[in-house]
Formats: sequence, C-alpha cells, structure tokens
Amino acid sequence: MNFSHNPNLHITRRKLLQISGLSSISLLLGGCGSPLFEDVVGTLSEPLNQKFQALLLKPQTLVPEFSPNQIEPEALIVNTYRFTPNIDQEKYRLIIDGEVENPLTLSMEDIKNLPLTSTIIRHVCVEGWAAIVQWGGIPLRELVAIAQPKSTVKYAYFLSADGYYSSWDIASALHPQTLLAYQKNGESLPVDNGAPLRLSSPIKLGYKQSKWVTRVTLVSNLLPRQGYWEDQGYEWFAGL
Ligand SMILES: Nc1nc2c(c(=O)[nH]1)N[C@H]1C(S)=C(S)[C@@H](COP(=O)(O)O)O[C@H]1N2
Ligand SMILES: [Mo]
Repeated sequence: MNFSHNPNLHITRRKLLQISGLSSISLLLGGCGSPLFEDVVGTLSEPLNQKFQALLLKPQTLVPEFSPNQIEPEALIVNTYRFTPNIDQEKYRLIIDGEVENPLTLSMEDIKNLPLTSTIIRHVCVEGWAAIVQWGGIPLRELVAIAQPKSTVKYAYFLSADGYYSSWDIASALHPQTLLAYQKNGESLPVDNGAPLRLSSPIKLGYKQSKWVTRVTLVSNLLPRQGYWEDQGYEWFAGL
C-alpha cells in the first residue's frame, strides 16, 4: 500500500493511448518509451489549450496529510440525503464531457488500471463532524487532462446516480489531492460511501464531495442549478 501522495502526473503513454483511443497518434510521439504524461499532453494539445495546461501544470499547494495510524475508521458518518443507488459495477461508466476535445466514457476497469493515488485527509461535514480518512483512487486532473479541456473551461459539474449534483471551480477540481476515489481506508469503497466512484478532496467541505459520480461536465459558465445544497443556500465555494 502506498500511503505517500505523489503530486506528479504519472499516467504512462501506453495507458493514455489506451484510454483515449489515440493510438494512431503514437506515431507522432516517437518510440523512445518515455512515460512522461506531460510530454504526451503537450504534444497532443498544443496550441489548443495552453491556458489549461498552464493551470494543470502549475504547482498547487498540497494540504499536509495524516499518517496511517491517525485514520479514524468509525468517525466517517454516512450522510445520504436522497437514496442509495444500487450500481452494477460491470455496467457502470464514468462520462467526462462538456467543453473538451476528447470526451471520455470509462469503465471501472479502465479507471482501476491507472496508477492508484492514496491520500489521508480530514473530511469535514458542515453539520459539525469530521473524520480522518484514507481515500484511494485516481486524481481527477489526470482524467481531465486526457479529455483535453478547451481553454474556456472554468468549472466542473458533477452528476450522481442519486440525482445529487455539485459544481466546482476548475482549480479546485484539478488540485492534485482531489480524487475520484474507489477505496476507503485501504478497502473497496462501500456503497454507502459512494461506490463505485466518489469525489474526495482536502480542500472542500463534505457536501461538495459527491458520491456515486456518473458524469463530470467541464463548462465555461456556471449553470442555474449549482448544487443540491448550494441551491438551498449553502455556500458555493465551500473551501476548507
Ligand atoms: N451523491 C451524494 N453525494 C453526497 C451526499 C449525498 O447525499 N449524495 N452527501 C454529501 C455530504 S453532506 C457529505 S458530509 C458526504 C458524506 O460522505 P459519506 O456518506 O461517505 O460519509 O457526502 C456528500 N456527498
Ligand atoms: Mo455533509
């Protein structure tokens, strides 16, 4: 188990090409076998989304993490306001769309084939409780980079299988510790906590961390419906 957080983008060229269906472009990339994701993104997207690349590759401040012995397995309270969707993991697909060059439809197998990133962070609910949790999954920024957002993108919308929804500023969505998680405390994510895939991030309050995410839509403007709680008067940015 890797408990350390790796802020670098680390999808290999092979994985990128597999996922994005861009293997025909591999000719352009040469055969030196360098696994530098940044190189691949740069080659594919120049000069379309220079502005986005600047954001993606800009160093962002990492939130200090906790150590494994500080995890509080009992402290994370299940907070589900609508219903608990029963998702067939085999049939499940994550869609990444909106203002992108390369919309993605990913199975859990696709996602689990990417390098696992682990974070140990504090989950803070606005209702007055908190829990130190370890989340394992894929940094959202890695999937977004494969989707190649246009330079106009400023927000990410998250739709969930229970009808929950939220929207984030793109910088927070691309923070290296913002994950789409499929593990909790070293085990498969339980359904109550959002399986197969949920958001986790040390920089946003709990209600921004959508469970059962099925769709990430990248847009340049906020839509009238900004979030399940946000539309009932809760703060939109909800930063920690
Ligand atoms: N889809 C969905 N996501 C959700 C919620 C929800 O009801 N539905 N509740 C939110 C709130 S308020 C919190 S604090 C966390 C709780 O996560 P947990 O149930 O895994 O502890 O999920 C957030 N994400
Ligand atoms: Mo919450």
